[in-house]
Amino acid sequence: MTRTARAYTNIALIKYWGKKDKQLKLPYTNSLSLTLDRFYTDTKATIIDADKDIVYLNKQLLDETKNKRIINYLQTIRDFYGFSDHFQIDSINHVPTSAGFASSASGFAALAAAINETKQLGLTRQELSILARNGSGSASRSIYGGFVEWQAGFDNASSFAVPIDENPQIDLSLLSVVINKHSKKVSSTVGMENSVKTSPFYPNWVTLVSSEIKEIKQAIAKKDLQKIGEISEHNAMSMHALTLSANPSFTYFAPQTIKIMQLIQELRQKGIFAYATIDAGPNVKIICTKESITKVQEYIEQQLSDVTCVVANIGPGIQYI
Ligand code: 2P0
Repeated sequence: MTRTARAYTNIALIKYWGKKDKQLKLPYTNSLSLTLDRFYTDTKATIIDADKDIVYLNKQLLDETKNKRIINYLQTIRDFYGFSDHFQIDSINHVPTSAGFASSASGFAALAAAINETKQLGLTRQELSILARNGSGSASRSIYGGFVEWQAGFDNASSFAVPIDENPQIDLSLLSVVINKHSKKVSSTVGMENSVKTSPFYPNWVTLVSSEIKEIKQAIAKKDLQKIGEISEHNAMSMHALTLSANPSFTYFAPQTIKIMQLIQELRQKGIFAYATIDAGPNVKIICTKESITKVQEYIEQQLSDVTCVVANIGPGIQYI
């Protein structure tokens, strides 16, 4: 019986922003994330007697415009491991867009694990991380639970994620504040490329990440949540400074994004624990304690009407069910 692979999404505390190799998705810097428990993708791969792959997402057959990235990825896997089988992919995404997380991390991690299972490739988690990275950079980190570091490396074999602490005993909860009305965003791929090519601050970003990775790992080891929050917020703002300083300039922030950041500062002035991180979109993820999260949510919902709040906790790595 072929098992279904389950992968959870992750949120980067030290961001991946820029590729030195587009094809292999080799990043310029290491990045560090937290795997979350609420949002995941379940994927099953079945070998079919056909010369094309077919992909069902949430029980809907994807047409050729929508399945292209997945089909190309399956071809990459065939080329890697030298087999010619085609697959039916059945994937259920429990990462609702209304939760404000990207599904590519859990999606490609689950797909890599599903092929590993069906083809009995016997991959180690390191090899699985390499394979997932070839689908989407952030997917390399969703192989592990808890705090995870993706080591940039210099070629396909040396760029993979490693666990920092898979089951951290730390009082951390994450509030995702989803802005309900916003305009179409620039994809991460294009956003990264423009930042690398045109932001005069890109070399500083590479230097900054290398020191912030060291600092946050020390803070994780000491379970110093305040330091984790401070470093994460600073790193996220520095990533967004790359988009603002690109030429032409662009931003993922919406007016509500800035408003939420102001509310977070007000909360801190009141002594309530809250630090922001923001990905390639307008939504704000707030690092809270189990005690502060209700107060943070109430305060934000009182001040802003058109937002949805979703709570997540620390989650596990790849599972087979
Ligand atoms: C991250 N992001 O570290 C950063 C922070 C968004 C902002 O990884 O081109 O979908 O597939 O490798 O992984 C989103 O980019 O990009 C992302 P590809 P991916 O989580």
